[in-house]
Amino acid sequence: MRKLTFLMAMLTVGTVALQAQTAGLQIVDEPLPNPDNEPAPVQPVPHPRQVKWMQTEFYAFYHYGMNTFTGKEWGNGDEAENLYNPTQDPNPKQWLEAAKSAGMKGGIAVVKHHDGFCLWPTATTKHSIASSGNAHSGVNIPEAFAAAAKELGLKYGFYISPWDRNSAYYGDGTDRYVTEVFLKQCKELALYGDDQFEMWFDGANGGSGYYGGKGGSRTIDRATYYDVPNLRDMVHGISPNCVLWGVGGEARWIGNEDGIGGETSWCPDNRLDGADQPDGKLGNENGWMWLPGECDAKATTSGWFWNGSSVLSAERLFQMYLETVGRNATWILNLPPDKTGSLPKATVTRMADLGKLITTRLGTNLATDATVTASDVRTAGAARNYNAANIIDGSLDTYYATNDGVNEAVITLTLPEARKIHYVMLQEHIQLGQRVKAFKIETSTDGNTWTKFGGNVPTTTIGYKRIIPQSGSTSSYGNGVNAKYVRVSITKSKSCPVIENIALY
Ligand code: FUL
Repeated sequence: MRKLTFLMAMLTVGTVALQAQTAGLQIVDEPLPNPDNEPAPVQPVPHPRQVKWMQTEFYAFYHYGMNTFTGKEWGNGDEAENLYNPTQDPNPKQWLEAAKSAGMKGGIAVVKHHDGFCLWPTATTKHSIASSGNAHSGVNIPEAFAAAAKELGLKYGFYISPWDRNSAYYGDGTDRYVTEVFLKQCKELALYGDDQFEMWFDGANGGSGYYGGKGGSRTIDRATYYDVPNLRDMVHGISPNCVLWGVGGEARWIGNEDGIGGETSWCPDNRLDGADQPDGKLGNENGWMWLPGECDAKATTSGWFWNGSSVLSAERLFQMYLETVGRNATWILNLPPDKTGSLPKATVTRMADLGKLITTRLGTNLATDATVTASDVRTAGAARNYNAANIIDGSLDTYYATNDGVNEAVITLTLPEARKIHYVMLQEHIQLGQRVKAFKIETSTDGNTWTKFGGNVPTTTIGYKRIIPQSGSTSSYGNGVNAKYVRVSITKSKSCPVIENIALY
């Protein structure tokens, strides 16, 4: 660490030393105190709200609104408000209960899609549930959703489309849409809870629409139009742990809507304002900012809004889990409520089945009673040690690390007896940056003969979480492998590796 110190002394510029008459500046190498001998972070590092967000891992998406009743995917913005006509009171608690049964930790409700119809009584437009006038149209969705999430102990947030095909002001050459409609709507939503975890801003921006009856096509410059600095400050001022997705960029789109994360996946990336990331799956090893990936995917065979299409099998969804959460990304899975304002029974049952599958296959860590050794163990500090055993304590706080300058490590887990292993789960302590560039996993029954684990899966990055299936296949559970010894070798790392957890399933 370097510290700038003003001295009444010499000012050195290149090789020329100048005698300072009054004051001079000297750079002195002076280490900052580090009583715990913690490894220096590798930049960029996540903001604490991004760490919390990554720990959310798996959460639901609920596309519900005007389109549920018109049968469209993208409403034009000219839909009469009374077309929003649920046959019963919409029931966000039922939506979230289904998510919870699948093992999800939260959900995001779409409360304004591109058609501009708001599912809360906003002060910014008449195009909202306040104008629908039907028997069951009055339920304030963000309010009910936030209340249900709190009751169920789940995280929550909202999707608000920046593109508004209803508003006369959208893209009209002034800033009226942003200042009088969009930012105010975001503020109204932020005020539905100061503990929101994510606000979702879709990438679809501009094109044809109703636009207050004027019609035609409107375009905007999405890098500047939405006044992102003020949007971000306003949302964080009210809800400090709310990650802004899309516009405001604190997390990136993975580049597909099919639940497929990158096998090599860096959280660092180079954000391009106003554009989707060119390298959504991959991120960028040398990216300047922490911009982790989120995978959005549908639980049904087609459409984001309810259209009667069937729910994917629990096996197919489990595969998505491995290909998203298991690849250093979060997974937002869409469950569309139908015209009753609730999730169809088939969705509810499927979510419970998925939850059971995840618990059966990834619920019991077989390594908690292992003996763990490592090739090099970082010297302990006053209040922290870096012992190899820290990787099996399940804690997201303790971690294993090597000494500075040692960028390789071999970690060996010895089980009391041979056990059938199907998956190895690894986590880096990402608060110190994403570091590992290559690793390999091997198993053995006798400690002498070692077998490669993971088939042909590229074992490059780890990040917040990586799950490696024994055969490399994400689509078949397979036979697993019998092992008493599991050896994880970190073969390339940007700096000393910092491993938070390793679990065997
Ligand atoms: C897309 C939107 O255009 C879709 O309608 C949907 O909301 C999806 C999650 O994002 O870009």
